[in-house]
Amino acid sequence: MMIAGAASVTEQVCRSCGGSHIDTFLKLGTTPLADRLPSSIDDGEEEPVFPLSVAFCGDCSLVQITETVNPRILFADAYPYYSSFSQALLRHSRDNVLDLIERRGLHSGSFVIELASNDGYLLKNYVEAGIPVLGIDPADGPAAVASEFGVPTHVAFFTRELAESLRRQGVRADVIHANNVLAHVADTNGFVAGIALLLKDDGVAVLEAPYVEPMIEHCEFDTIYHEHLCYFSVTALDKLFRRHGLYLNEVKQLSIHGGSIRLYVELQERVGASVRDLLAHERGQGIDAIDYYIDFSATVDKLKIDLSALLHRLKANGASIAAYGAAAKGATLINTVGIGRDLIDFVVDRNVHKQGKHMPGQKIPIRSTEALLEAQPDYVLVLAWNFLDEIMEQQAEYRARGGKFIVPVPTPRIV
Ligand code: DWN
Ligand code: ZN
Repeated sequence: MMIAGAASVTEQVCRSCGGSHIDTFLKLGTTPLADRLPSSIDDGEEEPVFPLSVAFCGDCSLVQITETVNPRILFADAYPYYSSFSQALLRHSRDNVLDLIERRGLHSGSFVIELASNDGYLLKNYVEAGIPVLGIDPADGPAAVASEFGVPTHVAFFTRELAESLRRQGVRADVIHANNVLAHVADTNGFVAGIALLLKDDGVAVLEAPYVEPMIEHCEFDTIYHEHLCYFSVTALDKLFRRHGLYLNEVKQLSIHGGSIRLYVELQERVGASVRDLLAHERGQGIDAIDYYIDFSATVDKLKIDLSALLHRLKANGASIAAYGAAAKGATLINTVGIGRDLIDFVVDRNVHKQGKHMPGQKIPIRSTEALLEAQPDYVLVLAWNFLDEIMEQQAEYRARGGKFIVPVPTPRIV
């Protein structure tokens, strides 16, 4: 666990169960922080780099990285991730909210909390429906945007202590959302204990997280970076929640972010077939044992070699190449494969907070998406491949003019 003030610590035991049977199965070397975007190519400031290795816990099955970077460094003032730049994500979140309002009969007397509420992309749907909400998020840039949407936001990291303090003030929720945040938290147990404290007796916590199975099966190794401390299976989650008197009662598989799971967690135990089936599936696949993960490193190495060879071949044939999406996962991809300014001229991104900055490590400039039609590169490497459909649709004109996309995972291909 984090030592206050240290830039990072190397974990010796499992972040969930505290067990010491931790086997490292993938080493990605040292990489810069995926969401720390340098302002210029040569600002004289050395970028901090940290080891990036992934391990399996033989005691509780949790897949996790072994280095914990201080959250104050990871999610510093200029944290550039704003959820609202993807239409697909906005639709996905709205559908989730409308479904919960109906299923749980939520109304103006209900109360909804979101942990890591970012720019209010999800809670604004409750506000529209007249249901009171509270967002909690440590990044003040996105939180300021949330306030513009009418989403009251408490700017702080969510911890057990914050939950205790809110509970003392009488705060309890009918629904607690926590999307793509559990994996980001250094004190995994404190975060889950905090959820248990803030749920009403009949409340539900609805969490989303990338699912470890598609990450392994589709070689989505680029989703590994220092912000993502854990890569969850249902097996590992079930144990984590039970430790805090919570029950994973329902689970849904989702396509978002390359394959995610949505978890419905309650204080009462009523485990449904969806959970029993996935637990059985994971046992059948061996997801709860180290052997399942052993070949991953070789698969990742092959992808890295194939992608590098493809880009070098295209470049040698005189092609120009840009990239789409200054995504955090893009930082892992370009830094572990070694894709620099010799191969990629620029990266485009709709997020205005990223434009004008540079990709971590390789310092490739980030421009607005209009740059694609202005420069009309021959190829565009899709770093945000999880939004491929949305991007292809939006870039119909670039493609009509002969532009082609390179999709890096599960195996590099041109579309
Ligand atoms: O867990 C996390 C996930 C959920 O989001 C965070 N730690 C950080 C972030 O990871 P990411 O940066 O890899 O996420 P995205 O959402 O896959 O990044 C997509 C990037 O592409 C964003 O910078 C937005 C951009 N984008 C765009 O320019 N045009 C996205 C779409 C859909 C588009 O049409
Ligand atoms: Zn463990």
